[in-house]
Amino acid sequence: EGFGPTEYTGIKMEVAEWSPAAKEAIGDKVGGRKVFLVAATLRPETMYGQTNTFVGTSIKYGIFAANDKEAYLCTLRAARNMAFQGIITPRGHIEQLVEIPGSKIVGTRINAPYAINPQVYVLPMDNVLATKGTGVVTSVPSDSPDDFQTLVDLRKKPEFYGIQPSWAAIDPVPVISTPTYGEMTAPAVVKQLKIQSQKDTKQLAEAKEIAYKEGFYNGTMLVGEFKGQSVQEAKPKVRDAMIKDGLAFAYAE
Ligand code: A2H
Repeated sequence: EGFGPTEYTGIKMEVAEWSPAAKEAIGDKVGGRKVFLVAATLRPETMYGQTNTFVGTSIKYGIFAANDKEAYLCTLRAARNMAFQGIITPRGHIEQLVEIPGSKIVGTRINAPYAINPQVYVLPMDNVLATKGTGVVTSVPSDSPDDFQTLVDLRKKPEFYGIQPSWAAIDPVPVISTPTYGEMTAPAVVKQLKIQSQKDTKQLAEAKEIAYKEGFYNGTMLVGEFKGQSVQEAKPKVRDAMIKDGLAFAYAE
C-alpha cells in the first residue's frame, strides 16, 4: 500500500428486509429514513457480480443519520470520516440512531446496486477488519479470493456459521475475463495456491495480489454498460455512473 489516502467507492445498499434480530434492535429508532449498508470497495467495476455482503460478527456497527431521508450502517470510525468529508450532514457532526453488533445484521436482505442478482444476503466473514473502510464488504467471489473462499466455507458449514444455506446459494457470476485465469479469476487463483479456508490468510493475501493485478491490467468486462472494454477503462466509468445514479459516493481514508 502507498502513502497518500486510499480512494474507495462507498457503495450504498438499501435494506430490503432486516433480519428478525436487527428488526428488534432497531424498532422505530430510524424514523422514516431509508437505511443503507455502506461498503468500501477498490473495485466498483465488479459490482455486477455481487452475490452477498459481509460483516464481522464481533464488530460493533451503528446506524447514522446521513440527512433527513437516509441513514447509513457502518462503523463509528467510518461515520466520523464521512462526516468530516461532508458525506453525512451537517459536516463534522454525527448522530447515531442505533448501535448494533454485526451478528444481528447477518440474514438481512439488501438491494445490490448494478448486480445481476439484485437482492443478496448479509453473511459473516472472519477477516473483516473494524479498522478499514466501513466494516461492510461487498462479496464478489468471481474476482476476490477472500470473498470466494469465505463463500466456500459458509456453504460447507452453514450451521457452524449460524446461517441458512439459502442465504449463500447465489453462485459466483462471471464479470471480468482475464487471459491467464478465464472468467473466474478468484476461484482459479484459490485453486492454484491450494487454499483450504479463510483462515489461510497468508496465501489469501498472495492470491489477492495476483487476482487484483491480473484483473486490473489484463481484465476485460464481460457484462454491463462497458462490456468489452478493459477494466482500466471501465473502472472509473462504472464508479462515475454509480455516483451519478445516487448509488455510491467517493470515500477516502
Ligand atoms: B474489495 P485495501 Cl472483487 N476488512 O472490493 C477486510 N476487507 C475489506 C474491508 C474491511 N474492513 N473493507 C474493504 N475490504 C476489502 C471488491 C474486491 C476487493 C474485489 C477484489 C479485490 C478487492 C469486492 N470485495 O480488494 O486493504 C474490499 O474488497 C483487494 C484489494 O484498502 C476492498 O475492495 O487495499 C479491499 O478490501 C480494500 O483493501
